[in-house]
Amino acid sequence: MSTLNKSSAQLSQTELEPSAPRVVNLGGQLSASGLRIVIVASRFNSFVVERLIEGAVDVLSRVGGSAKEISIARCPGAFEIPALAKRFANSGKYDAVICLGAVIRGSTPHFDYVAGEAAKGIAQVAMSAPVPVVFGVLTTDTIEQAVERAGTKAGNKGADAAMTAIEMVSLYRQIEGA
Ligand code: INI
Repeated sequence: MSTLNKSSAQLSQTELEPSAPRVVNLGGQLSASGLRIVIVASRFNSFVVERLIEGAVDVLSRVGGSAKEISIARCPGAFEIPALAKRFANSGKYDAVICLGAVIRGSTPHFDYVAGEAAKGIAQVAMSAPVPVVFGVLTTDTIEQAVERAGTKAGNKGADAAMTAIEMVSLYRQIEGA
């Protein structure tokens, strides 16, 4: 009997939904167990950046056990982060790179250059790197806004960046079939 002559009760699931896609959900797991993580952090505005580092290390130490190894590399300012992150990402020694910094607007256009280059540079590194490279650089108009995002009113962007790194490692591994 052709499909056209069958009542809907006689039709099989495949005939009812001939083009139903198979849905495969790829979701990142939140476990840092065994991961080798490097944090690339700038020293400029260190009173804020050190809080971001603390937030990231706290998450890495608590989520799913402990990370195998957490390295912290400090560079002068956010402008230097992308070049350093690129070398770590391509070294084969780390499963993820977390970039942390704080660019706070002053009275000159300097902020725009530093913030722009840091964001663009990290994005470029992330696109070509074999491991996740995460953007955890604050770009704020005021010191208060930066402090709020470094473990006070508005959470801790370092902790958020660490969660992102863990999830992205898991997603990359699923894609690579590891
Ligand atoms: N670097 C920062 O990380 N944050 C800033 O707010 C900042 N401002 O405002 O000047 C800053 N400047 C330094 C810059 O990142 C470089 O280290 C410097 O220009 C040398 O290349």
